[in-house]
Parts: sequence; C-alpha cells; structure tokens
Amino acid sequence: VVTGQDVLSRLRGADPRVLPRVVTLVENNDPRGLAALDELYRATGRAHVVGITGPPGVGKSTLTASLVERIRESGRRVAVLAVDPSSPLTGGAVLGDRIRMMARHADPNVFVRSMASRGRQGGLASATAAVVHVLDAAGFPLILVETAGTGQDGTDIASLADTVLVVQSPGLGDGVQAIKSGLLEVGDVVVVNKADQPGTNDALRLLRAGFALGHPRDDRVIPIMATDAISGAGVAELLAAIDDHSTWLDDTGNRSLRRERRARTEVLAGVRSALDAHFTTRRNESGAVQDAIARVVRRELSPHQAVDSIVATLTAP
Ligand SMILES: Nc1nc2c(ncn2[C@@H]2O[C@H](COP(=O)(O)OP(=O)(O)OP(=O)(O)O)[C@@H](O)[C@H]2O)c(=O)[nH]1
Ligand SMILES: [Mg+2]
Repeated sequence: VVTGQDVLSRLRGADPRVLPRVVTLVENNDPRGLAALDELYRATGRAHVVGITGPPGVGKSTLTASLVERIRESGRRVAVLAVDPSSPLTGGAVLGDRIRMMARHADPNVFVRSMASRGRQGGLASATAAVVHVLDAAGFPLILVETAGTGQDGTDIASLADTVLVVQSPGLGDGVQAIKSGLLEVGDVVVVNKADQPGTNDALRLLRAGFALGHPRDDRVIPIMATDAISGAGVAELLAAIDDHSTWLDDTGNRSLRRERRARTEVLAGVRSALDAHFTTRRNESGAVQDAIARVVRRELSPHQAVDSIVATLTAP
C-alpha cells in the first residue's frame, strides 16, 4: 500500500507493481488511494489527455491499439484507459486483446487499464478523472481514454480530455446520426475508421459538409481523416493531427481554458455527489429535512418551498 510523501518517487520508481496498485485504490475510492491522490495531484498537469469516443463497434479499441503502436514508434510512453459504461467484459477485454496482439503487453512503457461502471459508487466520470491524475503524475506524456459514445458518458469526455477524437465508420446515415447526437460538437479531430470499407468517401464528404459552416466551439478547422485501424493506414497522420492540436492548444491559450473548465467540472461534480451521499445516508438524522418533508405531506409547504428552505439553511453564511 502506497500513501504519503513518498508516493511520487515510488510511482515513478523501478517497481512496476506500484502503479497498478495505486490505480486500483484510486479507482475504488479507497481512502488510501484518495490520500495518495492528494499527494500526487500537485505533480499533475503535464500529460496530454486524448479522449477517443464514438458509436459502438466503429473500431475505437482497434484504433487505440494502432495509435499505441505509432506513439511507441515516436519514442513516447503511453497510458490507455478503456471506460466501459455497461459491460465489464467487452470494451476493455477487446482493447487488451488488441494490445496483446500487437505484442505490447510486455512493454513497460505502455500501461493499459479498463474500467467498468457496474456497482461503482460516485460515478464513472469521477473515477476516470482520478485515474487520469494518477497516470499523469506517473509521468505518461500521453493518456488515451476510450469511452463509448452513447448518452452522457460520450460527451463527458469533453470535460476530461485535451483532445477529443470522435470516431465514425462508413455506412449510410452514420454521419447524420453523429450530427444529430451532438457527438461531433465535442470533436477536435474526426475520424472515419474502417476506411477499407465501402462508403468511406461518402462519409467523409458528409462530415466535411457538416463542418463547412465552422466548428460550433472554436474557430479552428477540424481535421476529418480516414483510417484503417487494422492495416494501420492513416494512423500516423492521425497521431500527427493529435500532436498538432496539442500545439494549437498551447499556442492559443486554449489549454489553460480547458483545464479551468475541467477543474470546475470535477470539483462541482464532487460537491454534488458528496451532498447526494450526505442526504442519502443521513436522511433519517437530518431533522430539518425530515421536518420539511413532513410539511410537504401535510400540504403546508409546496415541494418547491421545501427545497428552497433546505438549500437556504445549507448555503447560509
Ligand atoms: N474492416 C475493418 N474492421 C475494423 C477496423 N477497425 C476495427 N475493425 C473491426 O471492427 C470490430 C469492432 O472493433 P472494436 O475496436 O472493438 O470497436 P469499438 O468501437 O472499440 O467497439 P466497442 O468498444 O464495443 O464500442 C472488430 O471486429 C474489429 O476487428 C477497420 O479499420 N477496418
Ligand atoms: Mg472498444
């Protein structure tokens, strides 16, 4: 178990077992992990975090593994997090398989972890953010986070990542679906993967037309690229586009803007979840809350008035 002042030197030291242990403690919201996180947080802020998102089955894991290859060829260490909102087996297991297939499982400069949401207290997003901090402090210059592009989790990645990579695949209606889902709005780089399949040019055309009026978020031309994650075609260009975006963030001051937004999101989400836990676990002890609920039942207060009076006591100076 690692806690206290020496956590960083041990994290960056020669023992390869330390990092997975710290990650597990942090992931599980273990008090020892949280104590370690308090120590190592000061040493974070150097990693470039890339979120990889998109609909199920478009090839996110395969593309991630292929990116890992290119990143290693460029001489950099890399950490990968596969975040699976539903199944503890599929996403991460596929990613693990790909990495093994590419013979990177024994590479000490590649760290891979998958996280499942099942049974998780406090939310997947906050656990993901915490693990990213550990990997950052451990000195990985690049951290790739794969998330399924469905619902809240798909857009959550925008508040966690420096670069958001939105992955699509060719196929009738895919582009339209992506535009409708709002997924493209969070994309800094857009990829049509499975470029070996028919319909790739149509998908590229559709996406380019969709972006022709400008990006909804900032005035930067969004690269829309094609990759074949299995052969690796286009993946070197994709890595170059990710690196370009990283440079752009620094040159324009956008990196600090994003980080401020990220810190705000993380802190406020933490406050909400702590308050939620407080009211769930201490519900029976909190006289003011019980009293307000009883008055709502007796029709003395409307639910809205009860909420106002409880919040007023909480926020009183
Ligand atoms: N032809 C072709 N198949 C691909 C390509 N990339 C991935 N695949 C295949 O597509 C299937 C899904 O790939 P995954 O990498 O698991 O896709 P994913 O987006 O991570 O899937 P989920 O995490 O389950 O949403 C697998 O059978 C891959 O072999 C590609 O570029 N071309
Ligand atoms: Mg996957």
